[in-house]
Amino acid sequence: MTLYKFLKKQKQNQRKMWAILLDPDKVDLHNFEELLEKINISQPDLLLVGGSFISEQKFHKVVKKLKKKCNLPVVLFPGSPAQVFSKADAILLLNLISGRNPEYLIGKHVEAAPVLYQSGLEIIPTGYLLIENGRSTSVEYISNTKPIPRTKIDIALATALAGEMLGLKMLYLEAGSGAKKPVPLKMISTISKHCRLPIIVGGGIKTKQRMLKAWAAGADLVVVGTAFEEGGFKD
Ligand code: 1GP
Repeated sequence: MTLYKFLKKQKQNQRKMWAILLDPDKVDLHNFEELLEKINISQPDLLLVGGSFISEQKFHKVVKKLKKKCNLPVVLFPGSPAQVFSKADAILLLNLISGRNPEYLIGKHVEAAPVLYQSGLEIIPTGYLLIENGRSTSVEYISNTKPIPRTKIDIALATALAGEMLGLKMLYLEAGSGAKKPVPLKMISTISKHCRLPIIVGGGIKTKQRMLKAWAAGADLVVVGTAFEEGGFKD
């Protein structure tokens, strides 16, 4: 079964999921066993690897090691075409539909297409909506786009609907890594009420309580990065 079929099935059965986001820059290759143990204890449904700003060249090594030593699906969450790597299971082909920068709407995708075509990766076209969180984030700075204001639920909904109508397969509501405030629950519930696509929510989810609330609001998959890096949920 493809990963996308699995995600759809889980959604149909109302089985909520979560993913750990690993920033390869922060992975200590010398203490990899420790990381694997932490992942095993946490029991996520899948692993995301990538980020909007990766400076070191550890990316490939981290993906290879995860594939070798861990049974979870490894999904690329690319910040640039350089983060396409055939050894992973799948890739979220992000379309930054909350922004108005053509590079992140089509430019980078054209650059990446020849490599993606050859890669054998399962490609999941994903509408990526950056939501204002109270502080500026790497993705905002790097992509040179403005996030959707957190009070503008109608704009977020219209953007999500446009993404669905354009044929994207998933929606990712992103407050940004280390966000001060996560995506508002009202925004998640409104989008989930009107869109049929699986909904990913991430950025600033630091407690189990917040993950449960995001799920209850309609998120299908919650992404946790910083809290995992910092030793786990705060509750
Ligand atoms: C970022 O949504 C992810 O793309 C995770 O954010 O690091 O704040 O958990 P955090």
